[in-house]
Amino acid sequence: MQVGVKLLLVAAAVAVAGVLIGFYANKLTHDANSAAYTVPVRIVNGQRVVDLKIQTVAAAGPTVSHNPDWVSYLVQTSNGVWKRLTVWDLPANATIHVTDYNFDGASGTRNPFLGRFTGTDGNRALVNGKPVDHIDPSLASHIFAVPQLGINIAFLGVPDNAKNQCGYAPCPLKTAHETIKFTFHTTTPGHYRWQCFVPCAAGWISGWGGPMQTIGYMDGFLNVKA
Ligand SMILES: [Cu+2]
Repeated sequence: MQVGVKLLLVAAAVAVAGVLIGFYANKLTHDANSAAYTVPVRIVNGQRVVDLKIQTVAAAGPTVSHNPDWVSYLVQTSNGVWKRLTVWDLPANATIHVTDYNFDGASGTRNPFLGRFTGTDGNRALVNGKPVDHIDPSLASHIFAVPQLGINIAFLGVPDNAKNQCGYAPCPLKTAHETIKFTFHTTTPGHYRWQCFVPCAAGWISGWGGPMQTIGYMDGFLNVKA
């Protein structure tokens, strides 16, 4: 085969692969495996404020998932019901107060740097009421990271020997958990990816498969709207 023909074939194959990857990324972005949840907005002194309550769990359970063993995020909707929705509509130029109740144990981060908190007020979070700028990365259970906004908050894991651990989500607050609170600010409208960076998907290769790659579990989007 002539060199020119080979080059043409390689170029065509690369183009096809690029288009397929584009379709895949588009599907991930828009199909979602999760409907969007519009988080209610309050006005405080003329400023837009949002209270986002989430829980992170070891097992989504049969009531909210057909993958009951998958690790997951859930959001508390305005009527108090926990739903497995990870695409959140948020207002632009707003203050977002996040509370996470983490019911899962520690897996630890691959990169210890991810134990450091960034992108929130003071680059801090309240971990069980105590303001800190990092946790021991080996004790991280899940992470809430929005790379485009520089946000990285690692959630402290529940100790293995804790009493009264939650089996399946939605987990009641009377079961063992850690409480993590932090505040960040939205600016320009946009479609921002968020994801967990702890390889927390037990039973998958290196902990990165399944729920770690699926919107509605360990990934989602912030739809920041004007
Ligand atoms: Cu995770």
